[in-house]
Amino acid sequence: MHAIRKKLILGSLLSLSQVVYGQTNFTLIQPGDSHAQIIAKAASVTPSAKQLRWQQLELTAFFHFGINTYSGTEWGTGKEDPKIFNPAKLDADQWVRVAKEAGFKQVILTAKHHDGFCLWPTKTTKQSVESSPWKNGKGDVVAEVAAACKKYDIGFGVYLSPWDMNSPVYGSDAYNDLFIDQLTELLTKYGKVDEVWFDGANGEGPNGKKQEYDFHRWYAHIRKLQPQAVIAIMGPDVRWVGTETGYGRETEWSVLPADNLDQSSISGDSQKDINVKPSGFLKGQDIGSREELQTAKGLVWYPAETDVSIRPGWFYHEKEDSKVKTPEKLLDIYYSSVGRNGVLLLNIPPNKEGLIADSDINSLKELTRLRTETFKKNLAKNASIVSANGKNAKAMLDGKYNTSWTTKGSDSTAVIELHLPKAETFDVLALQENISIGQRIEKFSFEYWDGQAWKQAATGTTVGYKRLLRFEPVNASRVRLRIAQSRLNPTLSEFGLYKQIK
Ligand code: FUL
Repeated sequence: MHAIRKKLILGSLLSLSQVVYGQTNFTLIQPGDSHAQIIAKAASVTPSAKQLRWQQLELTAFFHFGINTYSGTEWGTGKEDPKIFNPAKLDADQWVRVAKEAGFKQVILTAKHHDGFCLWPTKTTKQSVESSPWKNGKGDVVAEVAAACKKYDIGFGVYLSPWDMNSPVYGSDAYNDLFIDQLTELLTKYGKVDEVWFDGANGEGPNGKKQEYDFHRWYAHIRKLQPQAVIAIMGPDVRWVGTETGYGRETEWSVLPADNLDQSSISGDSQKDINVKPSGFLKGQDIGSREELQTAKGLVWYPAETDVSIRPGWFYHEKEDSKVKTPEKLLDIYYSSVGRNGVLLLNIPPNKEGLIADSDINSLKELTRLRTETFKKNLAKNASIVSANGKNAKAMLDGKYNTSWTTKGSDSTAVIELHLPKAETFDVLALQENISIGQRIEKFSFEYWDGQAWKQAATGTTVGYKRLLRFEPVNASRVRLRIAQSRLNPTLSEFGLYKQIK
């Protein structure tokens, strides 16, 4: 019998406390499942190995680069002359070094944007670097970025726009074949690829050609060629957070209702991969609450990626040199993306010369100083945990994500009290749930003892992989975290207190 079906049938035969639905990144809701059963199932959905790896990157960088860099546009037309592409000083090593030094763990290159111009020499079209004067048509930007990623030991991803304004076969079945060929080239010629990014943007006009994208075929192809790669946005592994501002939701669930999951959407090989883009949720503020889950047909681990550009546009334009986001703005974005259970995908677009501009580098350097200095020292590190009503409390201070605290029995609430060796001043609380067990915490508050009474410093809802909360500086030696609501037993991998530096 199909292993998953067996597991589900087994699951429905077990009593709620025994049910082990976890270790898959999806589950189906059975007709007749009670509210408690649905919540228990939601609490037991876990990321796939590639989703967990991806989440732990925290910081990833986008390089938007292409014909738009030269035409001065954000969206091209597909009619550009490839001869305008000439990054005389192109240095992909510099791009990746800048990203690496700013703490980024992976980069994604726009191998082809909506205009159809390809940054690698391809058999599928002449609209590519091969027809440009750059290196006399012998250059390959994809190869140079992939090599730099290898050198600096960071992840490499490709953005390949489904919407293609240049391709003469766009709007016919032949385009799906051409797209497969483009994927094959990108996924076989450049070593390991860690993320494939399918943009949802599509400007097909009323008189333009309409294309039915054969996503299922494309997903299967990627799974075969690069099984470790996550497929993002118009893909099954990673979700667009829903805005390009850099700000995720205060309540950000990675487990969402999905109405289109059934046996046929689950990959036969590993039983771990969903091979459809989950659907059934909206872009609104509340997409994963208990109420939202009640009517779901299935539940899926579908975490948020928060993409934003360091500049007003996605591509480099000289006139925006003075509009590069400040380090303080970027730091606020960090707290509101990584600090809200997301992965930040920050776009740093190279200029016409093929270099990241000084203005962007300077902003990133100062961001890095602010971020790393603030998080250098966990002021709670040597605290004694005086109560935690649970198991393995020390794990939350050991700096290791893989070890975690949880409650005893079936307790879904807890009060964790810590005493620091001496009074400290802090204004950031950092929490991390052990998401390899599931995302569970729904409501918490953080308090300190002011000598006479407990005072509240911050409150929150979801934690997820990482939650960062800032508040007015507090000076105290006794603090406590109250977990007021959780789906099954809450876990904490890490607990940290920090003081922001200026
Ligand atoms: C959007 C695109 O239309 C923009 O040009 C950019 O690539 C951004 C990341 O996604 O949908």
